[in-house]
Amino acid sequence: MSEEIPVKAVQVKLVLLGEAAVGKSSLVLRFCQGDFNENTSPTIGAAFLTQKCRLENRIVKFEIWDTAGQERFHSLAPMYYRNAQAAVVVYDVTKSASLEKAKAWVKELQRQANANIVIALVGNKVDLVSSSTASPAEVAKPKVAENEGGADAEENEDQEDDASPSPSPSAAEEASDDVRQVPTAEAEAYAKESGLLFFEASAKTGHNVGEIFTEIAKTIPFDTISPKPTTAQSGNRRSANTNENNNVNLGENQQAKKGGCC
Ligand SMILES: Nc1nc2c(ncn2[C@@H]2O[C@H](COP(=O)(O)OP(=O)(O)OP(=O)(O)O)[C@@H](O)[C@H]2O)c(=O)[nH]1
Ligand SMILES: [Mg+2]
Repeated sequence: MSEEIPVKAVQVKLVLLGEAAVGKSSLVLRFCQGDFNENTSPTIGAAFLTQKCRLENRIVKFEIWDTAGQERFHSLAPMYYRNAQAAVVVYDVTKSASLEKAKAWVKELQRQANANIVIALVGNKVDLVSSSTASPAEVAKPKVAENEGGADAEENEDQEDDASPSPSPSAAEEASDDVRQVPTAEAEAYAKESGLLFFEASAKTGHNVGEIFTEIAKTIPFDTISPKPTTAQSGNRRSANTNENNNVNLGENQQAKKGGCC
């Protein structure tokens, strides 16, 4: 019975931006399908897909534009971030240059995108660094609001599996320091001074991926977006292609296995 009760649904246009190969498509794949692929192809142009996210009193339908990070596609970006209510700007924690690129995207968004756009800065591939030690929560803590768990619980288990053979925290930390090029504190401080949400995440393990979208959904000023009635059971998901190639093959009409917000 409760499944038929109409609930408010809002569509949110969200764009992913960031240097090539930082894991934008992988984060989307994790969020929408709970899956990860070691051998992804670079995105050409952009890919479009949707995923729903349930909050306490509404359903948020994310319309996600996963853009190509290669420089030759840069000029297309305004088409995708125009009128976007949210942006996820991704860098790779093992590549400091990718944070610089992320900062450039943030600047561009702040100059040219919606004034109210909610921007999340995401340091991806944290599985390659100290998240494989005993304290993943320390590493991947979101900057804003409390973490309500949900989609993340299983992924933490994955990480603990990874961590089990670790000889000692100090040895693991030493190894991870070699790989990490962007200290959490540095990126977090930048995010704070720029008014961004901040997360470290892993598309590979799923760590913090659901939280990114949940926090964005909670932060968007919905008063400015008109709600559309729907039913709570409308969980089917469809992906659609842009005019460009859709390099992220997320499988049309497939149900999300896990991940996502709902
Ligand atoms: N270890 C690890 N590898 C990752 C992670 N996310 C993505 N990768 C790998 O990084 C590579 C690039 O991932 P993509 O998702 O295609 O990167 P992208 O940002 O979409 O790249 P473009 O489409 O070219 O802009 C692939 O080999 C992925 O398997 C992660 O969280 N951890
Ligand atoms: Mg991609």
